[in-house]
Amino acid sequence: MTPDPDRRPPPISSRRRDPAELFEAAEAGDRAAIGRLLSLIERGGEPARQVAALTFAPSAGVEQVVGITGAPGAGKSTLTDRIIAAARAEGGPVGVLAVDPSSPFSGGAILGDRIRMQGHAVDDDVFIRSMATRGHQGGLALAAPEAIRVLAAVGMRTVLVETVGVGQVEVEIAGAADTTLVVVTPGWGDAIQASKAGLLEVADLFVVNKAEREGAAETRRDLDNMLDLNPSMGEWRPPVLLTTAVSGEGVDAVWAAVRDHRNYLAGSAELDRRRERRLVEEMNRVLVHLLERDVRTLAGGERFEAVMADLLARRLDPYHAAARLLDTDRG
Ligand SMILES: Nc1nc2c(ncn2[C@@H]2O[C@H](COP(=O)(O)OP(=O)(O)OP(=O)(O)O)[C@@H](O)[C@H]2O)c(=O)[nH]1
Ligand SMILES: [Mg+2]
Repeated sequence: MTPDPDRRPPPISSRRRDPAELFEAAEAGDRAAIGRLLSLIERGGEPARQVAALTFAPSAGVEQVVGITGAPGAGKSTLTDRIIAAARAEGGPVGVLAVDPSSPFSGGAILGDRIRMQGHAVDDDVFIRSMATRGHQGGLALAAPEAIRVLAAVGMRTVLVETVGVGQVEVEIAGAADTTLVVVTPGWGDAIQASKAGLLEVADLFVVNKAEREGAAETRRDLDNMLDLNPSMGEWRPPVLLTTAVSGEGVDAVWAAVRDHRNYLAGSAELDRRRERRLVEEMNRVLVHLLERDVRTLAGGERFEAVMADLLARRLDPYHAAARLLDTDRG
């Protein structure tokens, strides 16, 4: 991503907004331009659509998108900071997206994350960005994959996506990565919670962080047992690894496992299959979003009122009423 300094273009004025211009500058390594592109995605609307179209073409550069999820405070950002270092040691630019569906803040700064990842603040080949919902109509579940593609298209070799929390949206976002890492902390409750939240299904790798604390070995054993009982397990058996992210202990093994998983995916053609599947899933989410929007526009309209009258008079049951509104009721 960092071009020859002599060829590096002058930074684009952050006020210039034409997506094509911004993309050109971003591809040449202009960090402000990358930030602007992500802001456009975050805000949604027509400019976001333009950015999405510009950055959609398959980017040869990106090797691996790694999702990092887990309960609040489990140490995801601290671990991400360590993983950035491991990825950078291997070479190639690293893009990091910290996604917080519950946060109204945006513009690139969830303060805690910034502080915990500031070890890389002077590295031009590390681009860290926090993301909140802002205007994007479909919310972060729709904006996040677009943001990931922006980072891939401008030359990131590794893209890390940290999601805060373990709700449905977070699991969806983390599960959209090539490799999903689930971070838990010592304690029986966390392992159970992880399984309840559907994390057992999306995890390619479990990390028991804060492993210097009591109960780490037991938590690892609990997870291993749950994984052994999981009938839907494919060829890849998610490893359960212990880390102490604050000291960096165990992080090299995590990074090695992340790369192992990547090699497994590439070797089995599973990487392409996953990327194809998540594109289709993404399109389905957009479709549902567009339908919801249409349904909202229907509400209050003449036809809507007529169907509503039939519904309330019990001439139409809710199923047929909805079908009539969608025009699929031919009866
Ligand atoms: N004892 C101990 N503390 C840790 C470890 N890793 C992280 N922490 C601490 O745990 C707290 C939360 O760490 P973060 O990295 O912000 O956790 P997070 O999962 O990103 O938190 P959210 O993004 O708010 O969900 C911080 O005070 C860290 O210093 C560890 O291995 N051991
Ligand atoms: Mg965090």
